[in-house]
Amino acid sequence: MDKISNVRGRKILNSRGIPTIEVEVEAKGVRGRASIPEGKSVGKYEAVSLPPEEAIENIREKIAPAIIGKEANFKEIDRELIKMDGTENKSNLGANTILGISLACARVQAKLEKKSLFDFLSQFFSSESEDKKEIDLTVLMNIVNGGMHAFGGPDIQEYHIVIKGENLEESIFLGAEIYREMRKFFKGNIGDEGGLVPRFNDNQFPLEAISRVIAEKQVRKKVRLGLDVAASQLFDGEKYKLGQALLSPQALLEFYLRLSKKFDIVYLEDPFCEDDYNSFTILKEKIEGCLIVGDDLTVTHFEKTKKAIEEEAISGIVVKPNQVGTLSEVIDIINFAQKKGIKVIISHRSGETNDSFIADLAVACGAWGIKTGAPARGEEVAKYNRLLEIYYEKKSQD
Ligand code: 2PG
Ligand code: MG
Repeated sequence: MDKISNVRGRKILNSRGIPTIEVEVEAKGVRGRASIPEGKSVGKYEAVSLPPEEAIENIREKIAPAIIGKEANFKEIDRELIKMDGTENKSNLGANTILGISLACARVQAKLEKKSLFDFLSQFFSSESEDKKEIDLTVLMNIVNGGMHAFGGPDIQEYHIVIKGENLEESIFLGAEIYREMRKFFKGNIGDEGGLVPRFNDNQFPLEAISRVIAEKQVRKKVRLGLDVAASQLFDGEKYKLGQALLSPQALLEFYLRLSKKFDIVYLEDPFCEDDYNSFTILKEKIEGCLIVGDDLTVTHFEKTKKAIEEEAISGIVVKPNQVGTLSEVIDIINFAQKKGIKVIISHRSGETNDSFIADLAVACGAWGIKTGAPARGEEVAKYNRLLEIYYEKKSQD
C-alpha cells in the first residue's frame, strides 16, 4: 500500500501575475506536484475556485488530516474530497484546491508505477487510441487575441489556426512558423494567451491576415481556421455586441454562416451565450464542415454535456479540468462524450502556469484536439514542449 505521507499547498504566480496554488502530495518518498490555472471568461456554471490563501488553509486544516495515511489513489481521494466538500459546485473546499490534490496524486501514482504520466492516464480511457503508437491530435493555436483576453482588439476572443500536419511535430512547428509570420500584420501587443492583438476592433481582419499567411505558405490542406467567440461575454441578455452592431441571435447566426463561407472556418466555440442551446442546435444543423463546440455551454459538467448532446447542440466539447475540479470527473466526461461521437478538445485557461498536465491528458485520452494558446510564452510553450517530448518518447518506442 502506497500511503500518502504528506500534502502541502503553496502560493505561486500565474501568467497574469496573479497568485494561484501549487499542491504537492507525497507517498513512499515520491512527490507529485500540480499547479492550477485560472480563467477570465469564466462560465457562470463552472465549479468555484477559492482565493489561494483559503485553498491552502483548507489543505492544511481539513484535507491533510483526512487523507494522510490513505492510499495514494486519485479516484479514491477524489471521491472522499467530493464528499467532504458536500456542495454541487465545490465552493466549500474549492475546485482549485481539490483539483490540485487530484492531479498531484495522479502524478505520484504514475511515478510509483514508473510510468510516464500520459501512459499512466491512458488506462482510464476507453477510446481505442490507447493502443495507437501515433498521436492523432489536432493543434489549436490561438494566435490572435481579443475580447476579455486583450486590451483593445476585436470582440471575438480567440482566433485559432487549426493544424493537422503529417504528425504532431510538424503541426506544432508549422503553427509556430505561421504565428511568427503573423507578426508582420500585428506589431506590438500580445494578449493573455500570447496571441497578437490588433490595435483596432475589426472582427474580420485577423481572419483575412491569417488566411493570407496560409495561402502564401501554401499550407491550406494542413492549416484551417477556428474561433472561440466566447459569446456569453458579448451578450446583454437580448443582443450580441459585435463591433458597432447589436445583433439578435438570428442575425449572429447569419453572420457565422457568411463568415464560414468566406473563410475556411472549421471550428466554432461558444458561438452563442451559455444558456442558448437552441441557437447552437440551429447553427450546427445549418453550417457545413465546421465543428460547433461547447465551452461555457458545457463547462466540463456531466449533466450539461449530456443535455447539449441530447439537444444536438454540439459536435465537440472543450474540457478544462478546473471547470469541474477532479480528474475522475474529467475522465468520466471524456469517456462519455467520446462514446457519443463528440470530439474532445483539452484546453488550458487564460491565466496559466508551467504545469503541462493537459498535454499528457490530451494524448492519453486520444483527444481530437488540444487548445493551449500561442507558442509565445513560457506557460504555453511548456505544453507544446511536453507534447513534443511525448511525441519523441513514443517514437523512440517504435
Ligand atoms: C476559453 C478560455 C481558454 P478562459 O474561453 O476557452 O482559452 O479562456 O480561460 O479565460 O476562460
Ligand atoms: Mg472558450
